[in-house]
Amino acid sequence: MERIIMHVDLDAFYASVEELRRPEIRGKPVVVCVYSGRTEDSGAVATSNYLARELGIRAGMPIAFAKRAAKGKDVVFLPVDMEHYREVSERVMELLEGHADRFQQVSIDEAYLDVSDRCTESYPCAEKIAQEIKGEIKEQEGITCSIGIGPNKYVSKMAGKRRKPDGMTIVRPEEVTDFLKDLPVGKLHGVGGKTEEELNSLGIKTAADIATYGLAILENNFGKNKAKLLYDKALGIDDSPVEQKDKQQLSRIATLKEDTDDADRIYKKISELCSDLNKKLENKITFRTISLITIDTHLQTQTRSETIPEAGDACSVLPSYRILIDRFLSENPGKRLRRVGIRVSGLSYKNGKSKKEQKSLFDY
Ligand code: TTP
Ligand code: CA
Repeated sequence: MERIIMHVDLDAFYASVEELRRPEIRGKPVVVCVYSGRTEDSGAVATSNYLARELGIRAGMPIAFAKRAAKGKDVVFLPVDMEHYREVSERVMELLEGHADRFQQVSIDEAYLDVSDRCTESYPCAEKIAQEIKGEIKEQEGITCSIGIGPNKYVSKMAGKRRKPDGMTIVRPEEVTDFLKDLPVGKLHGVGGKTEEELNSLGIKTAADIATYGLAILENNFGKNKAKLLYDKALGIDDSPVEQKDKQQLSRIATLKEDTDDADRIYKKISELCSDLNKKLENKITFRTISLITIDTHLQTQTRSETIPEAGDACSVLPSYRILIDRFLSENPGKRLRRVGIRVSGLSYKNGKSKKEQKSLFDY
């Protein structure tokens, strides 16, 4: 059976999330930075929204360069808030997983979904799922994503890159070679700058050139393994499976009824979150570290963690959460919280079975 694979990638992820929670910056160029703290402007750009990209500001650029490009313009610079992005990411990934037969998260904002079983060779079916996913992410999180659909992971990734932001590109098996042929070799996912130079020096500029050159001649220049890799990339061949992996951590976050610095109210919310998390743990997953996540009224996130003896019941560690809450409040007098969350990590899956295997055993 031919597979159908989907690649989902959130658009300008950190910047989109910041725009969403700070209405006052919408419509402006936004640059999200990792400040190293050495001097005021030392560090690098983590990402920029599409308006800032029009000014030439991109991920990886030193902040000082970005500031120069932004000079005289109303550009917003913000520090990264990883805890918050992780929270959004986890919710999106959960949503995506529900639409897949097999699911593989590959970064904070990217995942592959194998929909072969539920769509049995029907691209219209996959397209419908992709539209649903776009709608659900927009409705639930207020952000957009770009989706590529194809017969394997590599082609779906390449397809997703074709239209961004908020794009969708479908490449059916019979369209793969045409889709790839005119692309410069440097644009093929996984071909680095050095390989691009080597290929160019041989007169190989596009995917079609690689295919024409042929495997035998490529082997002379690149060795057997790399030649095959390049050849497959030019023709869109990729047999690698969508690999379901166990999660490393689980969390739950919620908004408090009103902003507060009252330990009892915070504790009450935390105990609700523990009960909710237990539904996910199902007595099948144990953890060794707990974390309290706090988001204050200025949207500043803090995390406090504690290593504990192995536990499987999120509510059994409530006394430890109480200590973390009291510690947070005494160290941050006057700070009121808007949202609170819990995270468990250092996870072990009972019987050493992966989550997917457990699911299928349970189904039997
Ligand atoms: P990307 O998916 O590469 O970029 P993006 O989501 O910001 O933009 P695009 O619309 O092109 O997909 O990366 C996801 C997040 O990872 C990004 O929002 C910030 C972070 N990141 C870094 O911190 N440093 C980097 O160098 C890159 C490339 C990304
Ligand atoms: Ca992205």
